[in-house]
Amino acid sequence: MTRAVCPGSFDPVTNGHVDIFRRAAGLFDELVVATGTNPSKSRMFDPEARLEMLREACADLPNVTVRGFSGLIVDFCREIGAQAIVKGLRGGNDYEYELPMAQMNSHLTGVETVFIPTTAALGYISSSLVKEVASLGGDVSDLVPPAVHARMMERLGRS
Ligand code: COD
Repeated sequence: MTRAVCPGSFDPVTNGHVDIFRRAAGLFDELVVATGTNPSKSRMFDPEARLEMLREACADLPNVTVRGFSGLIVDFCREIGAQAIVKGLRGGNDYEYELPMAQMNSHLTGVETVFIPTTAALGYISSSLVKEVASLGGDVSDLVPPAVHARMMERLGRS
């Protein structure tokens, strides 16, 4: 039985993230999507709202579950018996950011990181840009799941 964790802030989850979940779910028996907090990023949604949006976005993926975590990702992996961490890579910047984390996590507990390259048409999508564009009145309806879009519009007072 292979179990992997796909961690992120997911503030909010985008179509780029969901594409990675779908493809990773095809590689492992079980995928746990885990939302944590990245202190270096500004937050739009609280952890409970992020969990709810992730559960809605993953509802059609039978071997995917959604959890919150705090502390080290390697400790969460050990707690749930996951052998691998899955990360999506959009380009060189992601690689530069993710490589030392993958090496550190391997050093700490031996957990391996599996990188999945973004689908080309989704590679420009980031939670940060989606939030910025939406907050300035731009249309992000085709960049996030419909339920996420509805929540963003509500949060921005445009529902
Ligand atoms: N296509 C493909 N992949 C994408 C896309 C896209 N369009 N958009 C984002 N991704 C990938 C990112 O590259 C990343 O791999 C993943 O999706 C999640 O992205 P974000 O932006 O939601 O999440 P981050 O990068 O803010 O999450 C950071 C974590 C919370 C995972 C990280 O800080 C962490 O592991 N924290 C726990 C503390 C810890 O263990 N620290 C020590 C690490 S060595």
